[in-house]
Amino acid sequence: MRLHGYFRSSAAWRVRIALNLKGLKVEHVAHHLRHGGQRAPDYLKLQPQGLVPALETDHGTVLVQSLAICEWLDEGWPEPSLLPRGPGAAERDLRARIRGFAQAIACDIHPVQNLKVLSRLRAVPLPEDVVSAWARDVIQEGLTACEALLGGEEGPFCFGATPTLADLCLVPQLGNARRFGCDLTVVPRLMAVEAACSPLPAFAEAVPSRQSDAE
Ligand SMILES: N[C@@H](CCC(=O)N[C@@H](CS)C(=O)NCC(=O)O)C(=O)O
Repeated sequence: MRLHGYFRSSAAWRVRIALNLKGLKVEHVAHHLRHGGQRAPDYLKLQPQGLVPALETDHGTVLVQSLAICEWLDEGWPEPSLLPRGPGAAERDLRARIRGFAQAIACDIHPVQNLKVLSRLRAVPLPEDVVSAWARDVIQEGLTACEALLGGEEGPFCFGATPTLADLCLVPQLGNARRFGCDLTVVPRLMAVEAACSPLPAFAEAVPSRQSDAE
């Protein structure tokens, strides 16, 4: 399999964690987002949105969207599971809560502070400090809501004793939060989740600084 990504992309980072948890080795193809690599004609043929990640599977399909890719991996390599299994009401509830938390990050925080959006704000033109403040506020507000979403949940991970799709989304988003100078002292539960995830090899090996295209 071949994963198209970029060391700093938090969406690709989610997939790297999932691959590591499943013990899967893939070829990594880096596209330099700041140099416009995601808009190269050859890449657009593969991923018409011009976004990373994309996963080329062994049977030649191209998968897009990090959450869809993580769930595809989870179906094909079920252990360790990224979502609780089983037909019972409790498992259904938990699956929906985990997906809800993951989507709060992937659909509502991340897209609004993404490079594409920030580039448009810069092109208005808005000064860099205004653009950065936009990103910081979006993340701060979103993570504060995420902290509340975990209010009644057992740790040490987002939803219990093992990492799930929720943790795969949270850890990279906290990386973005630091880049933009968010105040993380106000989200102690999220910090505790990160402290539980970080020592695990699957998470440690997925961090941007350990990728071959890291700068
Ligand atoms: N919803 C997509 C988001 C993908 C995405 O926004 N990727 C960013 C990097 S984290 C990207 O490729 N940005 C390029 C750009 O904004 O031009 C997913 O989860 O895969």
